[in-house]
Amino acid sequence: MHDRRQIIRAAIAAPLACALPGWARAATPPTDDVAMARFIAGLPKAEFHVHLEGTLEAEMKFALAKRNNLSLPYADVEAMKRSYIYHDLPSFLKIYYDGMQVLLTEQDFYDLAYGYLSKAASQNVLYAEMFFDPQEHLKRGVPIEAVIGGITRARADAAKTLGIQSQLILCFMRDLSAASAMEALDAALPYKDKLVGVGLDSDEKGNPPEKFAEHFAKARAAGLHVTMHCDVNQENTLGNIRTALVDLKAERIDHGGNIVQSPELVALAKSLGIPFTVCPTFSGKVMDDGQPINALREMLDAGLKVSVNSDDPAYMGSEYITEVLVRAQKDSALTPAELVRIERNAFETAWIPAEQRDGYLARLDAYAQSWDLTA
Ligand code: ES4
Ligand code: ZN
Repeated sequence: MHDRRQIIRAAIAAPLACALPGWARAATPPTDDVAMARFIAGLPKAEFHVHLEGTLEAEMKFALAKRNNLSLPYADVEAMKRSYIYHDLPSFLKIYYDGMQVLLTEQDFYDLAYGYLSKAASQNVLYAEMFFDPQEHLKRGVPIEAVIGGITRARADAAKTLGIQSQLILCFMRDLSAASAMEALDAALPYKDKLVGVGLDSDEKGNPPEKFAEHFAKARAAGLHVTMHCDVNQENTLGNIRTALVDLKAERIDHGGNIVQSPELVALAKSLGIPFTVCPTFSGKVMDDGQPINALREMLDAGLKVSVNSDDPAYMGSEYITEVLVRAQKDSALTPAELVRIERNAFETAWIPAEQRDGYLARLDAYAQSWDLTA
């Protein structure tokens, strides 16, 4: 007899449902785990909250270390993966920044980005906006042209070969100095046509959004979009969400789950039409009076525009967007209609031209209808 998890894994890996002829397609919405996994695998998706350096799988880390004549303090891939133990944002970030030290050349950044894009395309991600952390690379003496150049070349090849479209968001590392972030912005601005926006990541403690007001203003003046992390359960977490929305005029919030603790901020975000990129693997639980609450469920129920994203999959059990959605469906009791709504939110809030958006929404509608769901 087959193990149930094995059947679900097989359903995820099976040919995409939308590629099947009409007669072979499911005509009714998914009702069991296997059909649900197949439905999620075939769902046309967009992803906006994925750190490229967080997609650096242990296998690739070893390959790049070898190519760059670097030694790693682990005997093998398994030992490296066993070291990925963290309990909060700072302990996670330490592992994440250590890991990216092997990225040195244009080809390294190409391989990293192409690796993510091919994985995403295989999971029916049609469009991705990807974060990168240039300051950490500039610190090691890697020129910005190698970082942006390698990623841009991978984006073009992936679009041509795999059909996946993507754009790039430069993140300021909020725990480094404001001057360091400005240097990175100034270094990147000559390549602004390769970027769609700027973001803010790394350790939020003691590094509120207003530390970067000038940077965001400058980026906006250069025509870039603006998003920022408001990680869950941070010091002054609601104050930081308010500052991001009101003072820094963020167009999007990455995570931001604690907003459900403030009806006033929920109303503000809804009136501004702000999208939230939720990553259930990392920021799924908001602590409310010492009790965990399910951020995704509460945000959906509050009527916020949420998308679901994988964040740093290489450090989170190598679960990419399909696996993240399969888990989220169970943890948050998502209905098929809610899953479609999540992807509709994503395509509706992507930083893309109207024509491209309409094409994605038409594909999503057709997929929903093929499962007998009204889109
Ligand atoms: C991050 Cl989850 C998260 N939060 C803040 N900064 C980050 N960098 C990479 N992943
Ligand atoms: Zn993140």
